Amino acid sequence: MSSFVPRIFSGIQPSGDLHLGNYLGAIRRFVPLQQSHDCIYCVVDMHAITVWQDPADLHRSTLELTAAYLAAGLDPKRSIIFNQSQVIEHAELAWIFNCVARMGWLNRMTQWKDKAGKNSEVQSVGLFSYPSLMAADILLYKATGVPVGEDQKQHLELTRDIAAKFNNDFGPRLKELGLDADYFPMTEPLISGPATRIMSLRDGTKKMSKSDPSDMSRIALTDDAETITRKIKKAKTDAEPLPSEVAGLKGRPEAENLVDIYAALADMSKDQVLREFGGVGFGTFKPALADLAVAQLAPIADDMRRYLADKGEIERVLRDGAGRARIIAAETMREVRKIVGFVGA
Ligand code: AQP
Repeated sequence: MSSFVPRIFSGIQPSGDLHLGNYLGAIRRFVPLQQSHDCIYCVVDMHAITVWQDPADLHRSTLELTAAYLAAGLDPKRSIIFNQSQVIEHAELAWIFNCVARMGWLNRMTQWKDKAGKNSEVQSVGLFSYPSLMAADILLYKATGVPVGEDQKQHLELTRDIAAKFNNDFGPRLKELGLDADYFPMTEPLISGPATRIMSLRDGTKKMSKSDPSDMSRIALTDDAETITRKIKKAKTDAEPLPSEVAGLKGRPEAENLVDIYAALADMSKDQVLREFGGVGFGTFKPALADLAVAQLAPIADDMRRYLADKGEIERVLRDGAGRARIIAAETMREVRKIVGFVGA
């Protein structure tokens, strides 16, 4: 029986325009968890600066992402909502985890390989050690579950490796201090349901991403109805009509992605979507998808604009959340400093 409070932590980087993948793969799934768990939702601004961010853009994106959290239904009274840099313990624990994690572990991360490509020599040290900071975000609050998209699964596995090595390396010390041998939990990734991996509208083999240079590759949460419709109309597809069964989507990544998006937005299974649209061409399916996307996203964009009209209120939400997060984080760090053996702890 675990002694940990069931607690959710998740975060998104304020590193550009939020897109449909962030919404369906993460934000929308955060909302119902508020009913059953202690939830902490973070705007991970320290992660964002692992690649260059213009300071004014970072500031704007932080407020916009917070507005998106609120517009999507996160309740700052029920959940802790804050930006990472206001709770400095994240950086402190990340440093300790940098000393626990091994170079080989970080070198194997596919996100590092994808982002650094052949130019790893010129990337920031922060980009390389990104997963240590992510482990610190999660374990500072001893979170037991992290709702994320499929792309983050490997980072969650690394978080468990760091937790296990810390618990093991400091096992005798934990005993000496009368602390649990499982000091950090083995956090579970919560990856389920449709749309855990939304793909680019221009290339069905690449994930939809904020950093894709093509604006046409993603639907931004703030896109207006006309832009959403245009992007879906221009989305890459093949010439075949939709199949009647999921098996028929094999080898058709762009078609599968659009069906996946429809299913997620309509709360249907892919089978149900294909029962309705099997045999239909994209000339009919795309307008239906565009109508659905506009109907679902327009109220969120409207609410985001409403929240952004009062930036002082957004800053107040983040300050209040940071104050509540700091109480939990400070308690963990008081123990961790003692466990490590720092004088003065
Ligand atoms: N395409 C996607 N499909 C489903 N889920 C996705 N997520 C991101 N892209 C997709 C989920 O969104 C959450 C926050 O991601 P992030 O902003 O912290 O980092 P990311 O995964 O690197 O997102 P981007 O958009 O691809 O940003 P850039 O281009 O800056 O790297 C995570 O839960 C992620 O799984």
